[in-house]
Amino acid sequence: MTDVLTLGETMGAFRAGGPFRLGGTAELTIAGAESNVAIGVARLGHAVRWVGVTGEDEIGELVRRTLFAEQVEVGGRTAQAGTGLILFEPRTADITRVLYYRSESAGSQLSTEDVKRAFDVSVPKIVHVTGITCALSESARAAVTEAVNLGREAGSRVSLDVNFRSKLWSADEAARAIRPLLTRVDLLIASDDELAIAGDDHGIPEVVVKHGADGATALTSEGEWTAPAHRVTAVDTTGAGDAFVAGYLSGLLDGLSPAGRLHRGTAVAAFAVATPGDWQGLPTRTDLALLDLQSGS
Ligand code: CKP
Ligand code: MG
Repeated sequence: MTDVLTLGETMGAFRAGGPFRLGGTAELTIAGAESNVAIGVARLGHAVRWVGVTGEDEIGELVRRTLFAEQVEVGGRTAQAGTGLILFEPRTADITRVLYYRSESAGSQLSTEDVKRAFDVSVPKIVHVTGITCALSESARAAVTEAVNLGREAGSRVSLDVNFRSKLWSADEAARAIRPLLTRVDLLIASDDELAIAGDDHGIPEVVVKHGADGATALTSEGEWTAPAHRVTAVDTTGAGDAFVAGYLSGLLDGLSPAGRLHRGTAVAAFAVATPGDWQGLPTRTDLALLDLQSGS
């Protein structure tokens, strides 16, 4: 049984205390938008499968081992190319400079076959994809299309986060790749500045717009809801979007109302921004209850 299937590239991540040009120490961990979502959903007790390609190297082992430890089922395969790397250079709580070393990486070799194998294992309730994977390579983009199509045929709910990355492609390229998928998407997630990439009039049943520190809005056929962000001291906002998605998808799986889904999304995001790192601070159910106690809801 799989609640959420997601696919993408997860990299080795170095996080420095300041500018990399000064040298010094950096912490080694992993990062990737889709695996952030996978970890978040798994910590809330759902069954998650992540599909990706890693290199036959130590960083690839780190990726697979970390996801395994987080109780994410790891699909995909290894390939004879290096596992991608990402360098995080924190400048302020809100600004983290990102440097990628991911071109021609193992992760960019993701293919339709990897996705087909995942569906052979089990049909997920939700398929979650992001624009980042579409930007990696032709074969990775085809893999995303395959996931959307197979999910649609199998009756899974298909979720797409625009996740625009200007270091990977232009807004025009992103729009050309993402818009054709949107007629088969049940849930579109975008930040305010990504809405133009998605365009409109796709007839998507559920659209969620993230407003950063101002919370998020859900638009469904039943109406429109907005939830404020929880007030916490932000130390690192990278991964906040993915954390929100993890909470929102968890709410969907639990049959929560749109307002309840938004509430869970903003609560999970609050934990993410209060802790350094993309995924380390993601909450369990017990942690979530603490936040509700504190806010009195
Ligand atoms: O939109 P978010 O800040 O939640 O995403 C952060 C992730 O996948 C981060 O883990 C990084 O590896 C990336 O987005 C990326 O490829 O930029
Ligand atoms: Mg994002």
